[in-house]
Amino acid sequence: MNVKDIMAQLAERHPGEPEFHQAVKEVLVSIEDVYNEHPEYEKAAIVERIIEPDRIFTFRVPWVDDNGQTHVNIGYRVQFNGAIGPYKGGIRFHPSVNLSTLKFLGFEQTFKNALTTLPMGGGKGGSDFSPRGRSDQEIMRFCQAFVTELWRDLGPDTDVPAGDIGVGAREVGYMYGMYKKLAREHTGAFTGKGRSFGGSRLRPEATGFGALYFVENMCATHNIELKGKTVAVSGFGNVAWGAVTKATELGAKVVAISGPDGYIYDEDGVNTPEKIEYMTVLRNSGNDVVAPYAEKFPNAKFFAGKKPWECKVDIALPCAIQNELNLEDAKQLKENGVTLVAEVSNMGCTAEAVDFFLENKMLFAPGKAVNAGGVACSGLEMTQNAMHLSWTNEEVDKWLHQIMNDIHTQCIDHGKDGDYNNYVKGANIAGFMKVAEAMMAQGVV
Ligand code: 2IT
Repeated sequence: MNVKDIMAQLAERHPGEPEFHQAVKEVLVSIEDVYNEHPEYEKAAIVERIIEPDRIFTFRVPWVDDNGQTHVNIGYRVQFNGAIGPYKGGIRFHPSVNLSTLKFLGFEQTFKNALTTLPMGGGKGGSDFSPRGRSDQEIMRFCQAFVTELWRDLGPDTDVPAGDIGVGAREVGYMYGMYKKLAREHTGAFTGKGRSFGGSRLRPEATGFGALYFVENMCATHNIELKGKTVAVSGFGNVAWGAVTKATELGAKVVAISGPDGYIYDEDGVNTPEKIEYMTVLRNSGNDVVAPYAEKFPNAKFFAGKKPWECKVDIALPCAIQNELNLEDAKQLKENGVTLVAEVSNMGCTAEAVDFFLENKMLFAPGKAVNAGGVACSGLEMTQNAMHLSWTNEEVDKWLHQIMNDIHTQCIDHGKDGDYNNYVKGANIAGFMKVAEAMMAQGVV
C-alpha cells in the first residue's frame, strides 16, 4: 500500500469530501508499516475495501413546522463496515451535516467500535436539520419523518443507531417510538433510549466518564497526578457535561467551558452540582450559547468569539465538534505548558494540530480511543436488551471502566515509539488490525 496513491484515488472517486479524506489519511499513515508486513492484505485489497462504505442511504426528509410550512432536509445513513458486528453509531442533527461528515464519522466509528472489544460494526447517520429554536412538536415530527424512511434498514442485529450532536434521549425516544410502530417489534434497535423502555443506566454520562477513565490511564502511565489539575473543556453538551462531572469527581478543576458564542472562564471551577447542572439548562434552552453562565455566576468571565484553548491550563479536552482545535490552538497550548490533550469530540483536532502534537511528542490521544465509552455503553445497552434485563449503575460502570482500561492498553501496545507513546498510531493500528482480520476471515464480500 502506498498512502499517496490511495489518497489520490480516493480524491478522484469522491471529490469534495475533505473531512472523510482527513480521517482516512490519518489512519493510513498510522497503519502503513504494519499493513505492508502483510502481503495477504494487499492481495485481498483490504485497504481499498475498508475505505469504501458497505452502503449509503440518502433520502428526503419532508416535515411541517408549527406554522404549517413544509421543509425539506436530507437524511443519511452510512453503513460503513459490518465485518465485526451489526452497524452501530450515532445520528447527528446539525446544519453542517453532509455526506463527507457522515463518511468520516462512520469510518472513525468502525475502528472505535473495534477498540471497545464488543462485536459492533461501524455506521453513522444524520441530517442537516438544525434543532436550534425548534419546538418539541417540530422535533417529534422531524424524527418521525426521518425514521419512516430508514426503519426497514435498522434492527437489533442489523443496524443500531444512537445519539450524537443534536440527538439526545428525547430524539432517540421519538425515533424509536416510530420505529417500533412500523416494525411492530420491541427490540434494542436504538440505544440511548429512556430508562423506562430499555435504556441503559449511565448511557448519558458514558462518553464523558469514559473519556476521564482514559485520561486517568494516561496520567497513571506517565506519572502525572490528575488531582488538582486545571482543565479546559470545549462545548457544553452531553459529552462535555459528563466529562466535567467526572473530572470534578476525580479532583481536577474545570475552569473553562465553551459554546459557539465564546467561552466561559470560571476560576473557582465549574465544580458545584448547581454549576454543572446549569450546563444542562443552557443546552435545553435550545439557544446554543454559554454567555448566560457569566450572568448567573458573576465570578465567571465570558470571552465572546474566543476559544478556550487560549487559557493556561494543564489539560485540554475538546468536546464539541470536528476540527475545533487547529494548529494555532495547538501551538498556544504548548506555549502555555499544557500537560495532556485528549480529544473527546470525533476528530476534534485538525490534521495539522495532530501532527504538531506528535512531532513535539506531546501527550495526546485521539477521539476514537478517548470517546469510545459512549458507544461501549451503547453496546452494553444492546446486551441488556438482548438479555431482557437491566444492570445496575455499578455493573455498567465496572464494564465501562474495564473497557476504557483495555482500550488504553491496546493503544500502548501498538503505539510505542521509543519512550514516546503515540496514541494515534496505537489506536489506529489496534482498531484496524481487528477489522482487517475479520474481513480476511470472511472472504471477499
Ligand atoms: O460518536 C459516537 O461514538 C457516538 N455518537 C455514540 C454512538 C453510539 O452508538 O452510541
